[in-house]
Amino acid sequence: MTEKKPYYITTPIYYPNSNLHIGNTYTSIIADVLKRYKTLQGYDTYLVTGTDEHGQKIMRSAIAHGTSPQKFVDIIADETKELWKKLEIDYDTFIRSTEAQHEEDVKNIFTKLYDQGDIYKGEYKGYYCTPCETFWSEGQLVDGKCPDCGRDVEYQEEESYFFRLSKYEDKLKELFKDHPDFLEPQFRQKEMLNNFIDKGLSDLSVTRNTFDWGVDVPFDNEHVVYVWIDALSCYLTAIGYGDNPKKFEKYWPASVHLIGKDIVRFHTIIWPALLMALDLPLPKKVFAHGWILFDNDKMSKSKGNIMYPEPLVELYGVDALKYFVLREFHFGSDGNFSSQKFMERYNSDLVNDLGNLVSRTTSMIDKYNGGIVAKGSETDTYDEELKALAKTTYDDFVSQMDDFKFNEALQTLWTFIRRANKYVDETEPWILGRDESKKERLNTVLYNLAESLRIVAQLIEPVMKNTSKEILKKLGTENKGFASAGEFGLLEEGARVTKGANLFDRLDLEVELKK
Ligand code: ME8
Repeated sequence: MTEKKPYYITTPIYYPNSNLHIGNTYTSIIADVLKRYKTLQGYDTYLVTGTDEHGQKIMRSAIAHGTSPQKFVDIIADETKELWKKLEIDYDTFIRSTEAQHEEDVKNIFTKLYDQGDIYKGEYKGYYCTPCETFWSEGQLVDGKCPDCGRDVEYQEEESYFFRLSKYEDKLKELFKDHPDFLEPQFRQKEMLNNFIDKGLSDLSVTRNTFDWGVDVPFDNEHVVYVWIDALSCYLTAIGYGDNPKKFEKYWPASVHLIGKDIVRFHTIIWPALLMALDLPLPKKVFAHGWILFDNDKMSKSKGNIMYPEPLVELYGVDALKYFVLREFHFGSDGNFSSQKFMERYNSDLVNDLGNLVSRTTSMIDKYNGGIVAKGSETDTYDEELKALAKTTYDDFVSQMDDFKFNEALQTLWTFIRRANKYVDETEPWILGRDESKKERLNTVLYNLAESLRIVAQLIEPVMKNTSKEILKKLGTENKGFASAGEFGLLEEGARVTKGANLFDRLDLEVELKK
C-alpha cells in the first residue's frame, strides 16, 4: 500500500485574553473544512490549533481580572476547546504555549540560535504595542500610534537579546521572488516587500525583561522569550519537534499556515528567517484571509459590536454557520457579517435551493414509487444536460477548493442544485405520474434527481458533514467517498428513500432578528 501524502494545516495560536469571536472562528472553520476536504481526497492530514498564553497582554488581562496568568489562561483555553467542540472543528493537536514540552523546546531553539550567533545581547530603545505584542521604531509609527492597530504604544528602553533578522534580508527577497506561491493572496507579497523588506530589516528584539510571564531565557533568567518567537514555535512543537522526530519529519514543513491579514509580517518575514536560522524547510504556503467586519465595522469590545458564534450555532446549527462563512466571504478579502445576511442566505440557499430539492425528490419517490429508487429507461436531452453539469460541477468544485476559492466552489455546487430544481420543473414528474405509460420516464427523472442529490451530499461533506449524512440517509445509501461525486449513476436501484422532516425550516426574519 502506498503511504498517504501528509498535509499539515495550522490556524493561528490564539491569544486567550478573551473569548473568541466570529473572526477567530472564521480561520478555524476554514482550517477544519480544508482538513476534511484533504482527508476525503486521501491525504494524511494534521490540523494544529491552540492558545498563545504568554506575554504582557495576557499578564495584564489576568491582573485586570484579579487572577494569576496561569489560572486565567487555563479557563480560556478550556473554553476555547469547548467552542471548537461545539463548532465541530476536527483538530489533531491543541497546543498550549504553557505546556512543559513546548517551553523546553522553545528554550532549546533559543539556545541553539544564541550558540550559533544568530541571537546576541544589546539594548532595545523603541516602542511597543502591547495589544499586538509588537516592537516598532519611531519612524514606523503612524501619528505616534501603532501602525497595525492604531492604538497607543509605550516607549521602552530595556536590555534585550536580538535576533539577526537583517542577515536574512537577501534570502527573504529570494524567497518572495523564487516562490510566488509562498504567500497568498499575491498582492500581500508586494506589501511585505515594499513596506518592510525593501526598506531594510533591523534586527529583532526577542526577549523582554520588565515582566516574567514567558519562557525563561535558559542562560539569563532576567529575560523571558518574546511572545511571538514562543508562539510561532508552536507550529513545530505541536508536531513533535523536540520529542517525536519521526512525527515531526512526517508533517513538517506545513502545507499551509492559515492566518488573518493582521499577522502576515510575523509569518512571512520573521518566521521564515527563524526557520532559515534553524536550518529547517519553510512552510509551503501562508494564506492570509481578509477581515470579517460586523455591520461594516471592525469588531471591537469598546464598540460593543462583537459577534460570537455560539448563539448562531445553537439557533441554526453548525452546518449553516460553516456554509455561510465559506459561501459569503471571498477568502482573502474583507467581508461583512450581518445577521440579516446570514438569515437571508439561510432561507435562499439552504431552505429554497437545497432543502427544497431534497424534499421534492424524496416526496416524489415516496409518492410515485413507494420510496424505492428505480433507474427507468427513457431519457431525453434534459437528462444529458443535468449529467454534463454534474461532471463539470465535480471538476470545478475540486479545482476551486484546491485554489482556496471556497466561495466559488460552493457557488459552483449551488448552480448544480438550482439546475436540478429546474430539471424538476422541465420534466414535470407530477404529469408523468398521472399516466401509467410514462412510468419508465418518471423513474428516470426521479433517479436522476436522487442521484444528483447523492452527488451534492458527497461534495458538501467537507463543509456540512451533518447535512451530507442526513441526505445520504434519506436516500437510503452509503457514503461512497468524495471521488464518487465525479461519477453519475452510482445510486443503487432498489435504494429505500425516506421523506422525513425538512432539512432546514424557513426563518421568519422579523422574529429571528429580535432573538
Ligand atoms: O494574533 N476577521 O492571536 P489573536 C477575521 N496570538 N479573522 C480574524 C478577525 C476578524 N475580524 N479577528 C481575528 C494572534 N481574526 C497571535 C497569533 S500565531 C503563531 C500567533 C483571526 O487571538 C485571524 O486569523 O489575536 C487573526 O490572524 C487571528 O484571529 C488573530 O488571533
